[in-house]
Amino acid sequence: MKNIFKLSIGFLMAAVAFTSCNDQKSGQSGALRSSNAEKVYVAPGEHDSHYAFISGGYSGNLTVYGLPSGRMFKEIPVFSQFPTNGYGYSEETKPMLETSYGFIPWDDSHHPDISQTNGKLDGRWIFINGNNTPRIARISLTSFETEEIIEVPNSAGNHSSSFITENTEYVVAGTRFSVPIPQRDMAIKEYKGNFKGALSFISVDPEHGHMDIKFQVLMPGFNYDLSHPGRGKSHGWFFFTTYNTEEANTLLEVNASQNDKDFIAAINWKKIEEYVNNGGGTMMPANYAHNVYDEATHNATSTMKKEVRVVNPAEVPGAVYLLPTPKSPHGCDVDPTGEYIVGNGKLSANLTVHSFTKMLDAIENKKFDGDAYGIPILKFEDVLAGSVEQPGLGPLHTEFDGKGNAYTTFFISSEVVKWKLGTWEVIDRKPTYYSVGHLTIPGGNSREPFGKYMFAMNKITKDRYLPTGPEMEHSAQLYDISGDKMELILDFPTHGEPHYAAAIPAEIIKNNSRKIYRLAENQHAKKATSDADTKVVRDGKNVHVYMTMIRSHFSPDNIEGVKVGDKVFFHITNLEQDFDVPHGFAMIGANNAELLVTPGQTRTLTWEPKQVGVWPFYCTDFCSALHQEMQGYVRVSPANSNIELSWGLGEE
Ligand code: K7E
Ligand code: CUA
Repeated sequence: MKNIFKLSIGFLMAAVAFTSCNDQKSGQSGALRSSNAEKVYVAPGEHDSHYAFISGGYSGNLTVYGLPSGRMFKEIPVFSQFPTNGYGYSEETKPMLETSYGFIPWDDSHHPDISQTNGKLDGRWIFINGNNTPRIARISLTSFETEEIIEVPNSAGNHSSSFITENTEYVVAGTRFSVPIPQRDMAIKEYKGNFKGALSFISVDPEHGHMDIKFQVLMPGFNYDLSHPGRGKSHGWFFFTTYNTEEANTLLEVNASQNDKDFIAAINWKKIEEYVNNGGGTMMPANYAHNVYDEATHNATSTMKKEVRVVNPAEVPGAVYLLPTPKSPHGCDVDPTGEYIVGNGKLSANLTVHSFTKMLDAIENKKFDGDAYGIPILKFEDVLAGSVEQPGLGPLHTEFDGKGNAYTTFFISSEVVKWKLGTWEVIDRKPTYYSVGHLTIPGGNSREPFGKYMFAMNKITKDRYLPTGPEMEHSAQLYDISGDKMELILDFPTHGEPHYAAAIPAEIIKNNSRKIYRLAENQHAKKATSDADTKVVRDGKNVHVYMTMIRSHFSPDNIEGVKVGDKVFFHITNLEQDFDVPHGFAMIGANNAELLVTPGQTRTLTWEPKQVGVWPFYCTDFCSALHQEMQGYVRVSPANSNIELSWGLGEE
């Protein structure tokens, strides 16, 4: 144990040494050939060739960028309230953030993944995980809005998520922390043998994308760090890296670094699916939220689900195996052919690559090396395809270019290393500035990557941009990988902490992008689709305002008869039917947010007037030459006043 401790200290020293070495080099590293500028230059008015969807990390959201320009186009709110457009504040969107723990206004999102058909990106949806309060979200790549969030019970630190099988049959979520299942009051030191790790297979309806937890596999109490689906020949399997196979519950940096090898867990989900379809597994009481946004009613609903199907690996012999993998592997990456499974052992000198064919062969010939809680362990030598010798320090993640090459990030030595599948030789290495986490190649998690660009997402920015106080936005770096050598062509800032990103050629989605919501199709119960529909209705202390907005007025714009102690609901429909003409709504003293209402949409803001007076509201989005004229007043009278409700527009 002492030795291990020394070892990790040694590692830390190496980390420090490498970082400072990079610091010194950074002055020269900025020198790029000027022809590189052309590679990232997207002339004014022209479009980027790729979209990149970059996880917002601790912002809980997802950002949309263009490649190669590195321009940020949008932030899509997912797990976090977003005052910019009222997501999570408006009555219509608040249910999206309901959970079994109540309303949770934030999360930590890590891994976006785009839906696939036949192993190719189809650009219909993008999924992303909420890591802290375990959830998976589905975002439409037509509307760029979050359409669905499902909570994942029996899970904690939903990190080996959210990855898609090659026909989007499942979006898969694995727990990082093992926990008592079901949750109960017990001594933490009884962890070993008692805590379990749930791997959740969430089915995706092929037409509408609706998610449902099909089953959870209850695995031993390891930490499940990352995962990727098999594809092509290995379609039907799913692979998860594990660490802390020691099942330690304290000082993990030492106690979870004891074993020479941890595991990659290989799950034959087709086999378990068949078992479940025949009634296998056990329905277990649970409590988790399923939140769905309906584009027709412009409303989200939240439903609590009360049970989940769990499967013990022992019930389905031949469905789960463990592949020994050195040492505390982080990324678990499968190449485009589905043959190679890369285990990025954080503390390992070499990079380990397993062979799917050899794995099947070892299973068939029952070449086992004992078991863990009844799950057969395969022999390391029998499944090993090869290893990349001493490629760098601290490997985290690997992506593929579809031309037989792999690209691995090394956190400690702060570089991306390109190596060849099959021969395992290192072809190229390029420094990153600094301390790289994930990297992305468009189509990276698919059978057909688009191997032109690769970008690295770095944890430390330091001197790369003008300083902005103690905290800097993280930096991404774009490389041209079309030649033999990687070429750094651009630095660009990201938002929050981008763990992973998914990227896709723009032509797959840009022509499907929604431009407006049709007013004629608006089924919101409190919509007003013309001036004739506008009204103000009192229901006890609740006052409902059915309002419209169009360039350049609100209707009604003057309201009287509201009293202190009332709760005012502004139900506002944007009557515009033109692309990119939202209007905003801001009410003085509103203690939630403003609204940004897109054309044809209805949104509701709640306002509780506390003081007598005449209080203005206005449009927050400069929408026309007469935007500044887009305003109105609410008269608020004392609680005991008998002023009748009245409203109007254009009345002197
Ligand atoms: Cu490596 Cu959450 Cu995928 Cu960050 S994780 S780097
Ligand atoms: Cu509407 Cu400004």
